[in-house]
Amino acid sequence: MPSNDLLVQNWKENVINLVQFPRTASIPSPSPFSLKLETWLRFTKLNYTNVNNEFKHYSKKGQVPFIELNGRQYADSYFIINNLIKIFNVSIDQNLSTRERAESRAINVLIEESLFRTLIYDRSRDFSWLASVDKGIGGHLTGIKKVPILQKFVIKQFQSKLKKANHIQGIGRHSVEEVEEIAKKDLWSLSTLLGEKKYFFGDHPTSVDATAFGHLAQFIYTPLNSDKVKTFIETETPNLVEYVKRIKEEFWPDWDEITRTLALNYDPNKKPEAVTVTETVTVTETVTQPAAESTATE
Ligand SMILES: N[C@@H](CCC(=O)N[C@@H](CS)C(=O)NCC(=O)O)C(=O)O
Repeated sequence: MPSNDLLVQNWKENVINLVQFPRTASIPSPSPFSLKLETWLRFTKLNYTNVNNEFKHYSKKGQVPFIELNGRQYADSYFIINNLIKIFNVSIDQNLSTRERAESRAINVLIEESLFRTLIYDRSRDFSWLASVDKGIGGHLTGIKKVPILQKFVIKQFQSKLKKANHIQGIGRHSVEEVEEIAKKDLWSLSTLLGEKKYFFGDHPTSVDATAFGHLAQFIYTPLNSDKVKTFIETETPNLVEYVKRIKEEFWPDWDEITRTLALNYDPNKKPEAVTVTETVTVTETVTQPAAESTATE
């Protein structure tokens, strides 16, 4: 249903407006689901442009990423992808057999319902890198006092809300060691399922590779409190590290420029656009409801 309630009022036909958090200095998005969706759009070469949510614009479901397309909002990466496949007749998963589709679903759930939780658990322990200039969104902020204020109050509040969400979901009741054990088992499973293959289902990326990249890149390129998990990935699952590097090189050739300039829509021929993180306080109000973090269901 077309809506007047759109963030982008002057939309162009068939251009996907992808609304997501501002860039960080270590990864194009600290949200695994936004990185998944943007990677998927790059796999499929659909025409999209990024829109800054400024930590205050969320979907009708209360989350990012969401898209606006031809006057309509679509929320949740799972439903967005399914809708885009239908709307643009995207063939990315077309060659998967029935069994592969079932495996793809199982891998997706392993990542989004288990591995993702271990990441959120880790970030609930200490997420201060998000405010920093060298790794996080600090470079967007103006004024020397903004980064310490963000770190001291907003991030702390953010962590405590994540803790609450983790407690309700259940993972928050486990010890650090127990959650590390879960993360390692998930990573080992993914590594075993990937094996020597280029992508999970052969030589071409399918949708599940976007999910895997969006999440695994967080473990590889952003700071983790758990050194044990970082070391495990590097030493025990080197095929996952190579896989992520390969996707990064092929589909994110602008990664270094994006993380250096923090440009949402990086264009080598243009000066980076100004990106603002204005209402820092809204970070606590909007990013942190203890609602289910992942709501996709079949
Ligand atoms: N199932 C959703 C999950 C999206 C999600 O968890 N987004 C997080 C950022 S990574 C968010 O917006 N959290 C804010 C909130 O839930 O209040 C999807 O696939 O898009």
